[in-house]
Formats: sequence, C-alpha cells, structure tokens
Amino acid sequence: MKRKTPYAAVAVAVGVAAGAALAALEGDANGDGVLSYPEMTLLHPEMTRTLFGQIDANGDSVVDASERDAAIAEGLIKAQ
Ligand SMILES: [Ca+2]
Ligand SMILES: [Ca+2]
Repeated sequence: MKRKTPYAAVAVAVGVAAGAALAALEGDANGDGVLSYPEMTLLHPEMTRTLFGQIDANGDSVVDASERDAAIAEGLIKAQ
C-alpha cells in the first residue's frame, strides 16, 4: 500500500529565544510580575502579614523580584 509522504513540514522555532529572556517570577499566579500576599502564602505557608510587611520594603503591598531576593538573602524566606 502506498502512502503519500506529507510535506516535510519543518517547524523551525524562530524568534522565541530573542524575547524570552525575562524569567517568570516564581509563584506569580496572575502574571503581573509581582507577588501579592495570597501568592506569597501559596509559596510560603509560613507567611504572615507581619513577615509580608517586612519583605515589602517599599510598602506598595506587593513583593517584587528584588524584594523577594532581598528577603531570601536576609533569611526571611527560603528560596523556591
Ligand atoms: Ca502576581
Ligand atoms: Ca513592594
């Protein structure tokens, strides 16, 4: 029996690497680039409002990557 050979559709992934340099923030469930208190509690079950306030250095009620990294460096939270 003969089978037609389909066109050799070579899917070349072009341009993906170029724009994908930004690493996703772990635990950022809604993808807004920062970690809210609920997102932090999912990542860190030991999270409390007090601890969150310590990590949120600029007081905007969310934790960004630099605040997260600083908190890890200070031992407030563990790296994921
Ligand atoms: Ca978020
Ligand atoms: Ca903040």
